[in-house]
Amino acid sequence: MIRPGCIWHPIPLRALPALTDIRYERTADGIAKMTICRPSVRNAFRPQTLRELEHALMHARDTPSIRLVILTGEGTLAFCSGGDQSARGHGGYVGHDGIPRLAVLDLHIMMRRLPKVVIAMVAGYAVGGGHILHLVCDLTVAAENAVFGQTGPKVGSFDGGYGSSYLARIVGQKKAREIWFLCRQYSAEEARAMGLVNTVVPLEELEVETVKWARQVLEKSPTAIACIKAAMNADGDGHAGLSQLAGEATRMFYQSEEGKEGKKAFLEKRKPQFVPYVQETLRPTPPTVMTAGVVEEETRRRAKL
Ligand code: S0N
Repeated sequence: MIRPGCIWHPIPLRALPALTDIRYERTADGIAKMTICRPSVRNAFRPQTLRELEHALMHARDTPSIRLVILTGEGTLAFCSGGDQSARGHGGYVGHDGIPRLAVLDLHIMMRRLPKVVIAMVAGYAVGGGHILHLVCDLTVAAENAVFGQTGPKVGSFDGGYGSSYLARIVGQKKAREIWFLCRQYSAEEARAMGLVNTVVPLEELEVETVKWARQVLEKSPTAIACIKAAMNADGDGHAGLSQLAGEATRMFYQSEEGKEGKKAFLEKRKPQFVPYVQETLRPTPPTVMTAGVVEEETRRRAKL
């Protein structure tokens, strides 16, 4: 049994009044929890599950009083077993609209773009696409019974996105290839040793410990957290990642008097007055070996030889 870490209150979603595949809850102090509730299939996701998670993530993004998200699976047997193989059709996973999609890839991007920390709380299996879901989270707290691994090459699928390149950045190329080519399963302790999870705790303490981690994050500056998450993602996300990081900078600039002067002047049909905002800029540290004095001294020393 997993001991509750705090009191959870259901969050209604206006866009999706009835949630069938996930539970969406929050604490009074700003932690949201999204639980995949399909334990009979080890919390495998189908298109409806992904749709509900997407709406919950949008809600978490747009709700200032939500500061952090915990992603988990119902029960103790599985965090998530990946794509629901019974929903797999020709060219993707098929939902109510009959259109085959690989929608989990969009969910990965939404999770990385959320300017708030996402913690995976893992009990039991995190395999296949479920393993990638925890991988994409910012932090992972695993129970001692957690099991990690990729299954794609066994069931005829693969994730060449974050599931490959980001995995390799975390565990190294050789280990990532082993994980994919051999489809082995790894214990929580093995995953921790590989840098795949942050901590391993007794199953009973999983939620208590995860909430403890979450509350330590909540004590920190939300802007610093959002910027550091964007900066770390920018390294792997190219222009899209830089755009996210720059978006955080723009948000702060909009809040400044200098930024507001530009808009005000435009609306008042006058020239903007930016002079009061001229400020110190970052200056590079002078490279010591290249200073004129050092070069001269080196030239003299060589001339003597
Ligand atoms: C999780 C495993 C290891 C659990 O084993 P255990 O405890 O022995 O239980 P089982 O008896 O095997 O399972 C219990 C019941 O649950 C059903 N079930 C389990 N997993 C799934 C699943 N993924 N889909 C559908 N049903 C599942 C079992 O069938 C069983 O049902 P009953 O009781 O009726 O017999 C073990 O179950 C296991 O290995 N599961 C399969 C893991 C797997 O291979 N997952 C799929 C991997 N592929 C993906 O995830 C695709 C990823 C993806 O979505 C994607 C990738 C790249 C680009 C796009 C996409 C995209 O789709 O968007």
